[in-house]
Amino acid sequence: MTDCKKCGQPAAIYLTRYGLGFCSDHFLEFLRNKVKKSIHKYKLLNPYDRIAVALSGGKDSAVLLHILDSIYSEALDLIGLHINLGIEPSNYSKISLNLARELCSDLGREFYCVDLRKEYRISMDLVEKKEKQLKRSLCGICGTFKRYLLNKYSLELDCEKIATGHVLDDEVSVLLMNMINGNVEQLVRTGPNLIAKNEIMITRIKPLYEISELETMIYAQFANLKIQDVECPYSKGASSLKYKKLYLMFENQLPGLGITFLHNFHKKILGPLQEYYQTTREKVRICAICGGPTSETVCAFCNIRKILTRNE
Ligand code: Q46
Ligand code: ZN
Ligand code: ZN
Repeated sequence: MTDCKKCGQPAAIYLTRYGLGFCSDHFLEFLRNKVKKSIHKYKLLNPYDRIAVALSGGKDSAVLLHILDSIYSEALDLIGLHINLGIEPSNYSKISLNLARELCSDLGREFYCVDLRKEYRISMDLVEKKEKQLKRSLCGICGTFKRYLLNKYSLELDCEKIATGHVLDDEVSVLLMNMINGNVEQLVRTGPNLIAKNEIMITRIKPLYEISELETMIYAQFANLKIQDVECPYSKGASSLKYKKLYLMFENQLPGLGITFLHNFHKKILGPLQEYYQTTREKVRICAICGGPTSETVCAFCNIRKILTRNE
């Protein structure tokens, strides 16, 4: 039996990639230190920042808030920001909302929820009903909703930045997807620190950028975090999940491939790509309907909403 590297007690987990065993407490400490290193390396936070943490009710965002709260108990003003997507099957949205709210209350942090149905008379259930008219995947539309609302409400809540729970597996699989499909515009918008270019956009940070999904799963278990265990009823067939499976196949064959790919992309490819792309890049415009950021006359959120509320 392996012992914990730190205290010599029997290890609760053995991390093959590092050749290290940890008891549960020292695994939590190990992961917090890893996140802290990424935060310093990518200059993600400043003391006393007011940070909105995008909380879905799932494990990655719960782990993110828990870790930030543990590392920076007094030094950060953290707010849980949840989007109620209006997904009734399996009680998905109701359970997610309760879990996100409960976590904030346990940690004594402010909580804010944006309800798509109440605020905008739309929901993911409605998107599912009108999927054919929208001509886009459910998860694609859901992503547009989340990006739009997180940007808008974190600014309204006077936050300096929004932190999201994207982990290494998400980043690598999205990079793979965009490279395979030649989506250069999306490729230049990746990275752990997406700095806002104007006052209608907020800086987006990803403190779990170098943490794997397996590590957040273990952290959630050892820290006894209550998390959503029901799968989203609209996730079936999502292409992001297929690319994640593809990445995990590579990772199983070549352990460490994901982090190497991410580091090399960030260090050697992203800079020149951004430099080249910025010369042809369109300026951010203001949506004629809502005043939010867009590259067209009307933003994607307002366009989708128009279709969903037609003939109401
Ligand atoms: S909530 Fe939305 Fe996810 Fe459900 S519809 Fe897809 S994107 S799977 S993280
Ligand atoms: Zn220990
Ligand atoms: Zn708009």
